[in-house]
Amino acid sequence: MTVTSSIAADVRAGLTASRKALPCHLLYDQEGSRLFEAITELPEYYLTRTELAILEEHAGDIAVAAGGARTVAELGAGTAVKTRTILDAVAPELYVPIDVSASALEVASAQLARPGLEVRPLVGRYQELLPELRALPGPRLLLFIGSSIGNYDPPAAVELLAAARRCLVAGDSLLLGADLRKSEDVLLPAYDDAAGVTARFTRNLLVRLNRELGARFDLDGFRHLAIWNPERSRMEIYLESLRDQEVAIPALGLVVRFARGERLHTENSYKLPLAAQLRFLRDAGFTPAALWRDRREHYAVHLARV
Ligand code: AVI
Repeated sequence: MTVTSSIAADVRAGLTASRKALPCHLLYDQEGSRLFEAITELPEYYLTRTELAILEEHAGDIAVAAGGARTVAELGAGTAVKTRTILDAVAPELYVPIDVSASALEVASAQLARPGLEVRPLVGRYQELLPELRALPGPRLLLFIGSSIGNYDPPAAVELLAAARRCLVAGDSLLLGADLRKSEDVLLPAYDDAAGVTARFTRNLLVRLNRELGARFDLDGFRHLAIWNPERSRMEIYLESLRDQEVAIPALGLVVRFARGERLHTENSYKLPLAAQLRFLRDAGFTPAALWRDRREHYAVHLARV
């Protein structure tokens, strides 16, 4: 199956549903990945710098808790600075970044390679590649940082953690970084920054559909909308149609109608309280063993054992 045809299936399903929604992985084409990197440096986006500060402060404790891991594997291609902090402290012989994006893996591998450390990237979907962990030298430390877990709905998040757990054995551990529930005053600007970078990131999805499917979205016809949903403890991101409009998508043979004010759901970002995060780990079969947070308790890094 080509990349375009897999996008086509997702887009057709998402835009013909009664509540229009697209899977958030579609946000990450080359430009989307670049814009996300820019988001991580925004003053309002506290997640990345808060997690990095926790990792830097506690890298030694993390290494001890990880029990002399010989392999560090990572879901997502690690950004050099965060992953290097862990690799320096743990000093494994093997680093295995896992990502769907071959180009992200190339960058991560080039940035993190050093004498004495073999870097062995795995390109593909997490669920398909996790079983390969079993063949890697143990003990293993699996990194799932950056609060990417927050972009999964709770059942899918627990299922992904459980799938990881099934591929690990006694002595292995998981390092999970996850954003915590907090005041709307902090959350809303983090997902709707003053410089408009997050809005560009969301709207880039339409640019991608125009380019890859010949869709005719008018970018000025939609606005980025970030809402806090307290019942579900998540930020919800939408593109909201600013008028009644019809959008042709020739590659799908579709014309999609949007009413004024109608929303296209592009992303959720869960901000769960600590107790819920711990429950997820336990439900997935892990034993939470250590926890580090920043002073403001905005963000949690968990070390969980098998
Ligand atoms: C990748 N992920 C953890 C980001 C988040 O915070 O949920 C994606 C993001 N979307 C808008 N800003 C950041």
